[in-house]
Amino acid sequence: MAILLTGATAATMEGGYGLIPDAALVLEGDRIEWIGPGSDLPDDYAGFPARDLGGRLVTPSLIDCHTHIVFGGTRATEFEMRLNGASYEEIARAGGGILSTVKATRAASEDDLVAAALPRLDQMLAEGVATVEVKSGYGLDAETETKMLRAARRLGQLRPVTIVTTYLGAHAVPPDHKGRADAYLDEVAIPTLRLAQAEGLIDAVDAFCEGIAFSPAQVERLFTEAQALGLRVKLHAEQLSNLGGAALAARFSALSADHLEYLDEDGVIAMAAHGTVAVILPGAFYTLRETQLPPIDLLRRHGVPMAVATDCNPGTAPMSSLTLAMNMACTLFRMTPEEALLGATAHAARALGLADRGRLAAGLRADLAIWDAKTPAELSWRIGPTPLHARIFGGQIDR
Ligand code: DI6
Ligand code: FE
Repeated sequence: MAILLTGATAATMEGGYGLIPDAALVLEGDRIEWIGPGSDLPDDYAGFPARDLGGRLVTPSLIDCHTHIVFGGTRATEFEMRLNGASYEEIARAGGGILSTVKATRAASEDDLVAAALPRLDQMLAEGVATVEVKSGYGLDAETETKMLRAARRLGQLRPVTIVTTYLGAHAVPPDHKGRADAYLDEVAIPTLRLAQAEGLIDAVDAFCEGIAFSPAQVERLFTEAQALGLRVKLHAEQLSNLGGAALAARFSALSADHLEYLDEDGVIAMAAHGTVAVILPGAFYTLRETQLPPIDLLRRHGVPMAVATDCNPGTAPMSSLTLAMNMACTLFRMTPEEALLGATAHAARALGLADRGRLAAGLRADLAIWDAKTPAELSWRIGPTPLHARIFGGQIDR
């Protein structure tokens, strides 16, 4: 099955937007066979079944590289508590927050979790997303953590999307181990990591490095185990305070360090040295009404690639719109629309360790988004429905 697309405004995302006006693309099987100016199209492809895009913008499919879309229940009550004066940390210390979602997730069946996640996933797909990272972390016991990961894997069978799973067993300390984070790691989080890896349920390992969660020393123990199992790591770091988590993650050659509002220049330098991607999550910043801005300028200056993701979760980012996250990255953090789109394509792919997507180039996966838009800045500019015209997943047109 080959498809020829002509009359495209292609944003290849090679070194910036990498725009090719009046581009042609040849898709064969699940790969991009050829891309370039239409006037350079080799004769061999000229007879392929063609579709004229009339100047529409074509980008790589978007990639949401940091989500928690599998969870039970909601957190609207806590949202209301915060508006009545309680802080996120106070709620967490009182057993709410992440732990209230843990209760609801433990009570849900695998089918319930899949059913609850599908509408969130479907919104993402409707906005041109084709690769979604999904974390566990609302189970905090072996049974529920693996249930979440199985639910995540099933999402990838139910929809035209690549699901990348991340084990986040060190997300919070559960009530049964209150005040005993090290014992929780030894008795639950690390054994569950081994179990989930043996079942083929995980692609990477994450943790929450924070005063209300796990210390750098504890994260280091978990990462050492992950490394021994041959798994890449990433870290929720410097979200609420600076514990040096990003530098620690970088020392383990982490794929990414995420959030980073309280990151300092030493952390930025460590990330640059190890090729660790900075995942910028403006939805959590917005929801928590955080005032400390992530050091975008330092990240730029040191050449750290920045990804942008939704962080879709019931507590700090109840949103599943990646284009809204791009808009927020621009408006709240002064990232440029070009940086935001790189952040949802090429740099997001890097944050997941996926070399076969995120850009438009021969040999890469034919995951494409075709937009009713003329310029790439439109994708970050609009607040509201995303102008997706068509979506191609692995060479198949699916909407
Ligand atoms: N940081 C976050 O923003 C989410 N997890 C994390 O470690 C919040 C998760 C939640 O509140 O449910
Ligand atoms: Fe998160």
